[in-house]
Amino acid sequence: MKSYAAVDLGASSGRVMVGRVGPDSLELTEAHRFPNRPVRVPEGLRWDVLGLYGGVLDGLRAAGRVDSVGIDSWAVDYGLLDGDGALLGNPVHYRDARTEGIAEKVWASVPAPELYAATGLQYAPFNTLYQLVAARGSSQLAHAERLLLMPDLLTYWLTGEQGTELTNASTTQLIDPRTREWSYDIAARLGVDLDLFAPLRQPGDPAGLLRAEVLEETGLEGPVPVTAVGSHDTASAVAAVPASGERFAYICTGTWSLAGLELSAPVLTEESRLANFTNELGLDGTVRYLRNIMGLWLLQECVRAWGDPDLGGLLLDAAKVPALRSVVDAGDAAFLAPGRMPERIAEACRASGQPVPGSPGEITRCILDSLALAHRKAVRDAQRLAGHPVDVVHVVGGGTRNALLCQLTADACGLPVIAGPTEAAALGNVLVQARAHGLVGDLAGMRGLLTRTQPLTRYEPQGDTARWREAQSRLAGA
Ligand code: LFR
Repeated sequence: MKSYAAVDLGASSGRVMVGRVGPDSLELTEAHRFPNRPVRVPEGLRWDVLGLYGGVLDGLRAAGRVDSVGIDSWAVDYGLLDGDGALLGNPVHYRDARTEGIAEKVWASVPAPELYAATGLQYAPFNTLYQLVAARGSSQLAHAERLLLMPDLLTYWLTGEQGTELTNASTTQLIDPRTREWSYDIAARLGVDLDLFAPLRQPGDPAGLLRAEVLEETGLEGPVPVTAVGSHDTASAVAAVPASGERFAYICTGTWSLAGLELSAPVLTEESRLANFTNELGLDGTVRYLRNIMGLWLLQECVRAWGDPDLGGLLLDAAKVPALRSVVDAGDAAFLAPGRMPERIAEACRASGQPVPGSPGEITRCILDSLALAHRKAVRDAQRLAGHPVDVVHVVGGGTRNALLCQLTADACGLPVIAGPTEAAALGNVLVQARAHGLVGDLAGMRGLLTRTQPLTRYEPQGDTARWREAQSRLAGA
């Protein structure tokens, strides 16, 4: 048996999990969980990265003896370092407003269809490329000598070594998904200095040893290696989808719903761009062909606005509300920014001529129906655009705890849903470390181990899928 610490940072909380892996066993326990609270300062919305690093150190102390450490987090965001390797300011949150209107500026130099054909990335205002163009002329960027994506920054603080892990690099919009290398032409035309980035690292590559000060602070005994994993949390989560064969779709649920397919090559057609599908890079030459859907963020923001009522009670109330009374387009970037979520959802229902949900139970139902509808659309569109049919939908991540959402997703897709594991990102993180140390085989071997060891729940589709088609027709253009 070997033990691996998986640091998994999400938009609302971070955790350090310990995975114990044997030839036919895989157990995951939580060593430490800590909140991730973005902070609004006069310049905008920022990540409290020192607080997160403190949480990582606390977690490693709680984890105890481990054979290696791996870090994954949300994508696209970064810290800038000066020539001495010191962090220049708090990393900007991807929900910060600084990228508003930036894409149009970029497209004036590289037209959107050309940018998509070269990078395969869906339009999202927060792609690192747009963030860097928004930061142009800022004194921080002018003084920066190095850019490290969030998991790479924390890895640097733990080990002193710098790198840019590929799966996360693929969310910058500066990587060519065909060559899996930097897109020098796009960077040059948009004035992005690729020398800011440290050399690319592959999942499984060694990323240094915990520094002496880190060992001292965590009470760990060295040497403890840090291993690059699929450092984009979605890459780790997809690696932990307990699928067999190729005919499956996945939905990684949490703050976001990331719904799509695992492919062996990117889909770079104009039709795919217009449908806003992204081609992010995964393990072993795979492509994560998916669409970002707003996800449980919609509910989290409502719950915050309602003063944090009990979630179980809300879901029970939601289950009593008639299905599909009103739906919103859960893929709409209009829901990206924080604040006033119940009102914004009500306004969207009013604008599309549907009944306006009022009570928390009604709004929760509207959100869950809307998410299931967006899952249906993404799974159907992806199959059509990639010419890749599926028989089953795997739901992983935090949303697996929400039985109503899983059942509605099965009903909407008209396909069985297999829900689990919940801590998919942490498990994918652990398994890539285990593989780097020779404990498990290829992606299929990792998935086989998950299927044999993790509790999974199956939901069969129920009801008439025509109801979902009708609901979709209410969302013109969505
Ligand atoms: C999920 C995720 C998504 C990415 C979004 C922003 O946690 O990593 O894959 O699009 O966060 O970084």
